[in-house]
Amino acid sequence: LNMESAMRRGLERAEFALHYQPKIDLKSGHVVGAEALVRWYHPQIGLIHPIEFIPLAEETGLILPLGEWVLNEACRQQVAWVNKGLGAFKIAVNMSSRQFRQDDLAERVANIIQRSGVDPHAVTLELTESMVMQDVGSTLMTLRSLKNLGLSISLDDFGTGYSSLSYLRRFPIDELKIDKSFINDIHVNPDDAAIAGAIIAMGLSLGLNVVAEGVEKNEQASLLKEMRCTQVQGYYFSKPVDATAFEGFVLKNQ
Ligand code: G
Ligand code: G
Ligand code: NA
Ligand code: MN
Repeated sequence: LNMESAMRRGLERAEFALHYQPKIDLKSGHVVGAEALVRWYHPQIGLIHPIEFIPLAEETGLILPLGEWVLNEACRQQVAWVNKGLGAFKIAVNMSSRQFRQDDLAERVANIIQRSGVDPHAVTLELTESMVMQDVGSTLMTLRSLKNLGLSISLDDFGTGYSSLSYLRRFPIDELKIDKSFINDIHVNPDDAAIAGAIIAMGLSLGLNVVAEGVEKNEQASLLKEMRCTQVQGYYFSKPVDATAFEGFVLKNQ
């Protein structure tokens, strides 16, 4: 089986779907965001997770049409939720390096935003820390053009790359997502707690929204609340689920 041609066919045959994982405000307990995570329902193989196809999609360039489909579908879903009276939360979409480095990225994103009719202020792009730290000059220009569209920018997997702290100040970003490797043992390992606490304090003092990902236990959530972390995301609250299940979660937590 050739995965590349299978993926190409999958795009044509609408075999991809988005799951959504809630981002929850620690103070109110309300759902304030939905991270879209792509899934592939292969007719023979069944559910395929992104770790199995995103790397190949990046290598082959298929991440470009796939990424456009993901952004479009996420925006469409956000509009549908707003129309149902459910949309008081932002939709977050992951972007890979190859997408981020397209010369005409802002134009492409602007087109998708416009066609879907989504409020750009309700859309967050999640970029990994290591991605934005390559070629910071070009990063700065791209981030500015995306911010001009009204989008929010989140630095994903924060703490695992090599951020120059001066760029954190210079980049027009809105959010830090503390990588789950720091959250796993936060309730038992004082070093991890110290690192998470320092990231939260730094993020807050820069006026950023700080999200902890990979929260699986109540103890982790309480500690993060004490540390004034703004949002949490993880299996303790909800796994990534399909749009219908996500709606149910939102209604239950209003
Ligand atoms: O749920 P999880 O298995 O969804 O996701 C695994 C990895 O795949 C994560 O690193 C996530 O950021 C990445 N990923 C999920 N959906 C997308 C997507 O739509 N685009 C990109 N570029 N990465 C994605
Ligand atoms: O790289 P990125 O942060 O975008 O990917 C998020 C990945 O983490 C997805 O695969 C998602 O399914 C997974 N994830 C989300 N919440 C949890 C959690 O609480 N525990 C673990 N182990 N993984 C999680
Ligand atoms: Na992400
Ligand atoms: Mn992450």
